[in-house]
Amino acid sequence: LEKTNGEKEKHDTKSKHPSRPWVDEDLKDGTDHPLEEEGKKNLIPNTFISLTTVTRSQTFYELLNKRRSVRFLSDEPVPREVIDNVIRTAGTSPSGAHTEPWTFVVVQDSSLKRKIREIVEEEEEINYKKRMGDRWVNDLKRLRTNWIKEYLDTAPYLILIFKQVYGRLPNGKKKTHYYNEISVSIACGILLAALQNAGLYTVTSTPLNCGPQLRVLLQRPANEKLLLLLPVGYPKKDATVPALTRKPLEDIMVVM
Ligand code: IYR
Repeated sequence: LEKTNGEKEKHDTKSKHPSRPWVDEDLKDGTDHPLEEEGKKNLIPNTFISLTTVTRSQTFYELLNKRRSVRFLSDEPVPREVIDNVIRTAGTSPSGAHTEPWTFVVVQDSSLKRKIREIVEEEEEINYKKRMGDRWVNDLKRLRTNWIKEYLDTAPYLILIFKQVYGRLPNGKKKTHYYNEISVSIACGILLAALQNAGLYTVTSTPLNCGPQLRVLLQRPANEKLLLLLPVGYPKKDATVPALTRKPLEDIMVVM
């Protein structure tokens, strides 16, 4: 990397800078820096897609505005290829230092889905009755949710998204995954958009207190933490959704 005046940027990782506000205090791990020359070789020209910007933005908004969280999913099969494509799409997400700190576990096996349902329902019952508290349970009333999660059995696929809180370098040392939670959350947003584009439905479920049990069940390593569980499929014929509206643009955007 070069400074605009042509002077080479110094990469002195050892010296302590008095103030580096862009570095989180929790990012103490050493990382591998590519050599300067190697870094330059990695810069390739981008091929930007030409867009008919206004119409495409409008069409995309209209498509995503039809997205709803659906809790009643049918067992109608979904081609695996679609799942591969939506996860490929999620994998295009930006990530801190391009560390790609995500693992998407796709469960199609019925007995595994049943075990996941058992774990989630057991914990969710405690969540609703004890952990969440009256105010939280009350705030959810209009969504008509409870701890019974039928979709965990009926959906043809469950996608469990894990954030890798760190990675491994070839020498076995820990590799810092900068902003891993934000990176994986962005990837999840892209995944939701890809599912909507493919005509599939899901509900963003965050089963409280189930992470470690599900991680062990799915044989994922300890550096992976469950962030989101998405059942994926088509809605049941009689599926209903809560009557919700979205905030208008004036309420969510401030232009200065
Ligand atoms: N995880 C529980 C509770 C729940 C929490 C929120 I915040 C929601 O928007 C919906 C449900 C469940 O899945 O039922």
